[in-house]
Amino acid sequence: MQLRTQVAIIGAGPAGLMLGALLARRSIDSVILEARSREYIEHRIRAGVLEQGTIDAMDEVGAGARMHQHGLIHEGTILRFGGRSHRIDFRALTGKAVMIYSQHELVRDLVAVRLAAGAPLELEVEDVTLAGIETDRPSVRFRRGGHETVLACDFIAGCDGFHGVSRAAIPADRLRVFERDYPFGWLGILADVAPSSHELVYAHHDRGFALLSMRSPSVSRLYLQCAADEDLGRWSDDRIWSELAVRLAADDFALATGPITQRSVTPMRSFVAEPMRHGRLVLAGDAAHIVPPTGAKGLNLAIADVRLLAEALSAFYDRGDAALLDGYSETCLRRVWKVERFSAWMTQLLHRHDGHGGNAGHDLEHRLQLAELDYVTSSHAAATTLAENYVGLPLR
Ligand code: FAS
Ligand code: PHB
Repeated sequence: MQLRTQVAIIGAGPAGLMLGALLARRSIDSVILEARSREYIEHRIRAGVLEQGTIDAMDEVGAGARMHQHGLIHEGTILRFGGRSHRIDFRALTGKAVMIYSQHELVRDLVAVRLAAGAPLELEVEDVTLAGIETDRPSVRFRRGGHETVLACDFIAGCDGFHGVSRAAIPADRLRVFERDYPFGWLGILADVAPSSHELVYAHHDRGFALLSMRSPSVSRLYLQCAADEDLGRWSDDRIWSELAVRLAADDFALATGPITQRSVTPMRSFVAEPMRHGRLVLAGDAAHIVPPTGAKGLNLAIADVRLLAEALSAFYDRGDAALLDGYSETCLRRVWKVERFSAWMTQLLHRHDGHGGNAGHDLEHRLQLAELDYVTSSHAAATTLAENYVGLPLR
């Protein structure tokens, strides 16, 4: 079967779905191709912190109602080390805040907008291949339900995540990759228990990092640093809760426990592929870059990419002006690298780094971390730097 559209979007994660919605607002047609089922993408537990730019984009495309109803506004966060808590006051330092709202709920809201508009969302597609990206007549070939379709288009938006096919369509000699795999990961849980803090707690501890986050007043989201190849089978519920309690311990703090409903180990990497455009293929989100989740940036960076891409495509179709498209990669990468820097810095600051000479309590790396934490929580300038990166840098 032959189909035609203006923009073929590969991937129905936050990047692909938001791009489709932003393009629809500008009367630009798109077809979204997604490998997984609707059930799968609407229940995949991932990020939880939205910057104001992401909130604004959700409102712009008419997907913000549930987000405003259920999202939790957070005006600060807590850094915990040496058993003491130190609040970073986003509102006082930057005038801004963040919202806690689960990524899978955001995906659900964007799918609803897509389907309500009757816009094409091809789910459970297979064998997606790209062709003609160096011409002005690119196409995407895919199979669905045993039938093969060729989707002719003007542009292909590779929004298919780190393990997608889009990035690989760029000739290797035209792509430059920068990456670091961290020697640790996060063991994450969802639990049916009210969060034990009304704001997120980032804890630095001799035994390793821990994070207390949440999804609602009755659902907690918590993480603890573990080996990159950690065996989840070695972690009973009791062991998870007792380790979290040790790492999050502080005066006047008690960690409430409850049934663990979901658990996973997330590897951690910093990754950037340059450029984010090759011919008529443009990359956005995790297809182009990955940040360690310590800075809560992955989802927000993906949304920032597609906000810029929607503007660029709109200029091209409305006025024949290709300047924003030609500058897309450079504009995105300026922000991407600043967010990579912040995410790597938060990760370096808060995690235990073995291999620097034995006992973490006494090696140089550990003492430098404690000095940096002391500086960040006692200097207005240093706290402002953390806060302005955490709430979100300007779009360009
Ligand atoms: P996504 O990976 O979300 O979406 C890509 C989509 O493309 C997927 O639906 C996939 O099924 C589809 N796809 C892939 N290949 C395809 C193909 N060949 N054909 C068609 N479709 C294809 N970020 C945070 O800020 N905080 C967190 O706590 C956090 N936790 C995470 C935990 C995990 C396990 C992972 C993997 C990521 C986490 N992230 C976190 C980062 C995450 O939120 C991403 O930044 C965000 O999902 C990026 O969105 P997309 O770029 O849309 O990519
Ligand atoms: C989450 O709630 O999933 C979350 C929050 C903050 C982070 C990372 C993940 O830095």
